Amino acid sequence: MNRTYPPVSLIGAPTDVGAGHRGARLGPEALRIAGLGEALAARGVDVVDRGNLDGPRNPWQKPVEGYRHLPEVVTWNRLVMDAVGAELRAGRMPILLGGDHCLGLGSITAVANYCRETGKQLRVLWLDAHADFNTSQVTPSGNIHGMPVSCLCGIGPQELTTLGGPAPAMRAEDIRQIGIRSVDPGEKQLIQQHGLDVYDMRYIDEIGMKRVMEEALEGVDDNTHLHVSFDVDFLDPSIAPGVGTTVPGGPNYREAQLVMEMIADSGRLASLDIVELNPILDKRNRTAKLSVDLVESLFGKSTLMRE
Ligand code: B3U
Ligand code: MN
Ligand code: MN
Repeated sequence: MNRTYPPVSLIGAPTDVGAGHRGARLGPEALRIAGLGEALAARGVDVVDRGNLDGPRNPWQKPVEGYRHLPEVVTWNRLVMDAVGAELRAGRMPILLGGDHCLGLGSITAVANYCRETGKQLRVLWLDAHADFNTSQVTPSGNIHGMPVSCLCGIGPQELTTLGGPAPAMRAEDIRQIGIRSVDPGEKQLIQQHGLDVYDMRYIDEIGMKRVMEEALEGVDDNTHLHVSFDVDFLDPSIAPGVGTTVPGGPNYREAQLVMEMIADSGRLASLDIVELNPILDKRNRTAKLSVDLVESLFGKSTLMRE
């Protein structure tokens, strides 16, 4: 299949203020060194690297009232929201290079506002080992990278839930979570209460990744803005050790490739986050290289007849 892609802008957000380990701040450089920009350009994509956003340093403090580094998380997410929004309005596809997953909040808030302005239907695919649906009451850590999905749905501190305006950025029915295998007890109750669509590893084992992706992409049409939020800990740690919160039993190489290829086939990918990559914990930048490989598939690289 020969598909033309919109021009792409890479946006680096070098921070780990939302995480429990330091090192995700090096994610943008690791992805650049692994050749992300060059790989996209080689596929015929017009790609511009906007460089890195400049936000507050990680103060490395304990949580306060259930939130770690809330003011810094707010600042970083405002920067991300503005940068992602500007690319979308310029007709470009933003690829956010995290940074930890708290940044999904700013990125998706910008995407949701853009969808409202343009009358597009939002569909978020959240590829992750974790549901990231915690609140300050139920979080085991206070780390805000465990809370972006709840904040996007309007549950959380006002500074984060109203980042892009008074209404919640999205509804629970706008998101599909894939690869989930680590959910905290209070978080589980909230997920059930809000009716999130979670394709956990058990479901993937039982019905297979192909059918999971068909279900997750059901209803996606010409009017859909498809946003992929790719937390690298989605992948099995045996192939992707360079993340702070590895959880065994994730998708293998072939399953992950299929996910990306089926998203590419939908033709609707319009924005992307690549988050939680921590090269400090990696060997020879292996996880960044794998991420680039998967992004190539997301942009239509496939082995044989479908290309
Ligand atoms: N659910 C745990 C762990 C976690 C969530 N997201 C990541 N880790 N990356 C928490 O701390 O909220
Ligand atoms: Mn995550
Ligand atoms: Mn995760």
